[in-house]
Amino acid sequence: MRIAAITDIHGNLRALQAVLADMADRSPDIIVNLGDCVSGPLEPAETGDLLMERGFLTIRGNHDRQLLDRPVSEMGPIDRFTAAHLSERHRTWLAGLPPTAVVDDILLCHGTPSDDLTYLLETVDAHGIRITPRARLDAQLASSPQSLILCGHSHNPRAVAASNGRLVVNPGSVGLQAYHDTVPYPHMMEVGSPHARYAIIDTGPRPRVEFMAVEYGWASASADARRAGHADWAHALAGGFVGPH
Ligand SMILES: [Mn+2]
Repeated sequence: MRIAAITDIHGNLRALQAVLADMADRSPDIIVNLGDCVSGPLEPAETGDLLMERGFLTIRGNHDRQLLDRPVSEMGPIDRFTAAHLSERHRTWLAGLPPTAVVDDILLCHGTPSDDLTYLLETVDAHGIRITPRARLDAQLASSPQSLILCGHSHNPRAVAASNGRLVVNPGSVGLQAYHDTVPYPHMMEVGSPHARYAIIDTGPRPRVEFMAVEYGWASASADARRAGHADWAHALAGGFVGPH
């Protein structure tokens, strides 16, 4: 089976359209979406409309959940912007997304299989970010016997081996290539280029993973974010770094 995996679109319609056009030539058997669909200062509603129309197998990310499970007054500025632009049809769609899904021998999750707020392949401590040590990864996958695990949330494209021949793949983010976060410790995630990311995975006895980096109109997306008052997003969209580069 040939799977196209997308995740962390974050309401970046231009990046999503470019990724879908790029993968059309590669004729995947299935397209899966690992969550954080609409939250961002660009085109949340239009992104939701396109995803609802295409009907990909989609799981819920933490931002998809947080748009529904808290009052607007308790949201961060990005989710607040997003909530103001969504319609009831988007909320109904988001509310129906499962936290995880299994297709054949493949597990889909946003963060870890049990927690959409914890990175699966990266571990953040007081010293910084490192690849999750094998013992910790295996512990997080103790209830996940699938041979292929697809995750998102960290926006970093990566393929990491777990025990028992299992492979964990994060396709990287479609729509946001850098951000700063404070939990569990202050850290920066930076991909280092503005390209929209996704992955194609051929399953089988010898799985093959292709990581894609696709050009799209990131200059206009960045300009829109700046006009909306989100300089952090403007930098991230234009360069793939947290600050100006
Ligand atoms: Mn997330």
